[in-house]
Order: sequence, then C-alpha cells, then structure tokens
Amino acid sequence: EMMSRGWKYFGGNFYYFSHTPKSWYSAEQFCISKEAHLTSVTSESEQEFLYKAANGLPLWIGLTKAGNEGEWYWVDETSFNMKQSERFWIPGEPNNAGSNEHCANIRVASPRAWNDASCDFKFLFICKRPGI
Ligand code: 2F8
Ligand code: CA
Repeated sequence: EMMSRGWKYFGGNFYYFSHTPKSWYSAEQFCISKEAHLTSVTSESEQEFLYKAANGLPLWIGLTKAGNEGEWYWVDETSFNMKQSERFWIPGEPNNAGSNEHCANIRVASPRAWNDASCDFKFLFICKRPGI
C-alpha cells in the first residue's frame, strides 16, 4: 500500500519518522498534509517503540502549551493528564528554560525521554496517523 511507504506500524497506528528537521509548528503542518498529527504518547509501550526508533536523535512530539496558564495539550486532541504523564519526562523536565520552552520532544532513549524545548528549534519529528 502506498500510504505505508516510510511509515512504521505499531499498536493500531502508523508513524512517520522525518528525515528533515523542522520547527514544531512546521512539523505539525507537514503531518497535517499527510492526514496525520505530531504523535501523542499515552503508554509506556508506545514510548518505548518511539524512543527505540529515534536512534538517540531528538524528535518533536505533539505536545505543546496553550493559554495564559501554559497548560500542556496533545495536538491530536488526545486528552493530556500531567499526573499520568510525569513518568515520561526526563527527571527535572519540563523546566521551561529561558521561559521559552513550550514544545516537547523525545530527547533520550529512556522510558523517561521527554524534554521541553523552544518551539522554534528545528528537530526531526514523528507524525502519527490512525490505522483504521
Ligand atoms: O540540562 C537540561 C536542558 O538542556 C538544554 O539546555 C542546555 C535543553 N535545551 C534544548 O534542548 C534547546 C533544555 O531544554 C534542557 O532543559
Ligand atoms: Ca527543558
């Protein structure tokens, strides 16, 4: 099937691992053009699949902040619960370094993989599309 070229299947979804670094917003626009979104991460097994496929490179995921309170949310509309998700961050993250880190990436090959970084940085990224 054409659609699955360059996409990896895991747990009912297809994931696209980019080869071109983009800012967080440009990465999401790219994913939308593929009828996908930057990936959400909702289980330890999904996290493990992603950080193993990442090969140690930082990759944008679909987690960003909105509103005056700067609440984290998933861009694919999966509900985000910080208490349930604490286990996925690198210890000490998110630290909002320079008060300018409003997007999240998978930064290390570990169950505790996420870092918050400036959305303007160009990183590789992961799109996720439902398998239907
Ligand atoms: O030590 C953690 C710290 O490392 C970097 O800043 C020095 C990261 N910056 C980027 O990834 C751009 C911080 O986000 C991270 O908290
Ligand atoms: Ca950080």
